[in-house]
Amino acid sequence: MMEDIENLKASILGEIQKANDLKSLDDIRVAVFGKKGEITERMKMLGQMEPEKRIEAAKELNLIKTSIEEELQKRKAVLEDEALNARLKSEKIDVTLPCRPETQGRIHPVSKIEEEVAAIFGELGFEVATGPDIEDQFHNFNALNMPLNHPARQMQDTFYIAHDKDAPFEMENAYVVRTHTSGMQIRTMEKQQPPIRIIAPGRTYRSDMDATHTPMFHQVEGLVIDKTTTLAHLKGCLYDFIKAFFELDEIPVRYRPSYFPFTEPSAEMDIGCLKTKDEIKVGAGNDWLEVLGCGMVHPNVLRAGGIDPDEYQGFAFGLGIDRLAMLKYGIPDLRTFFESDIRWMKNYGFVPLDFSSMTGGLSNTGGEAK
Ligand code: 2NL
Repeated sequence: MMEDIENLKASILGEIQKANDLKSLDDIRVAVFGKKGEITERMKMLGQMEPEKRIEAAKELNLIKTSIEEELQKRKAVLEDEALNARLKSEKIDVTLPCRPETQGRIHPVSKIEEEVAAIFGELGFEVATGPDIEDQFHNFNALNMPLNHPARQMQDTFYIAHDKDAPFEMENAYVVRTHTSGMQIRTMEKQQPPIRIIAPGRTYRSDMDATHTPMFHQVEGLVIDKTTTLAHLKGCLYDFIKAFFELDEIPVRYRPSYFPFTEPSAEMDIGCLKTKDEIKVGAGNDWLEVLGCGMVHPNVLRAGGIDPDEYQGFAFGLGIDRLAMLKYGIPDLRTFFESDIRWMKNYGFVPLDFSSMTGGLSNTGGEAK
């Protein structure tokens, strides 16, 4: 019996050493300790032995059992290590490779333009100010030199929202969905003394709907205030912006006098272009295209924002993002912007990993980006 069991132990340990993978190691475990396993069978036989012999045999069998278990454990650890190393070798990832923009989603052209505008003005020292779509009338109108009976207040086709949904509607206390992002500029003036250099991008709303107007649209407004900010700064800043935006070294520019309640003087900026039957080419040609409105901030607006107009002055501007997106990326119909059509997004959208920056490229940073 003793002899026999020593031989068994030697042969099992030999088998364990020869096992090359976890599966064959487990087969050995089952052949030894399973229901009909070699050690299990011998354990069962103990019951038929005479008591004196049984004690000895049981002791011996348990020692062998323990050493086989230890050996199985050790071999398992070695094989697991080998398996892991083999996987690590075959699944090696080169983390220095660039990401592959293979994602399903796309960035909407409006978001892309917002990103581009922020990248350009960011380089010029502007900060981005964002805030609520729902405004009170002070920030949307009064502070912008548009008192209650100002004609522009009727002109803007404003959506009004009840101040208290359970009380009768009161025009004076109603909120509005902002008709422009100017409210954010007022909020910035209220909490920060000059120098101020901000842009305020975001959604804006007016009750209007046709081929060139949607009730929700997007704007970026800009505001610069300091002690000696002049119209010359406005012109230089906006010229630098428009060249960067259209990624051209030169663009013909002209300013036409205009009117906005919140600026004096006010102007509209046109850029030179060539209009053909089905295309507008920016940067050259005999036609003009209006791209933005601008002017020197009205003293009443500075005062409403808590800034002394005898000490400070500045310029502001506003531009429509949706129209710029149509122009820059050749998208013909504004209404298609907000239909959430996945095919439209595949065609006009941008790869999420292509960030806009002045150094890395504004609208074309990677091989596959549009
Ligand atoms: C346009 C014209 C403009 C502004 C927006 C502004 C804001 C403050 C003070 C003064 Cl807080 N002005 N904004 C100024 C001039 C023009 O937008 O046609 N936008 C699409």
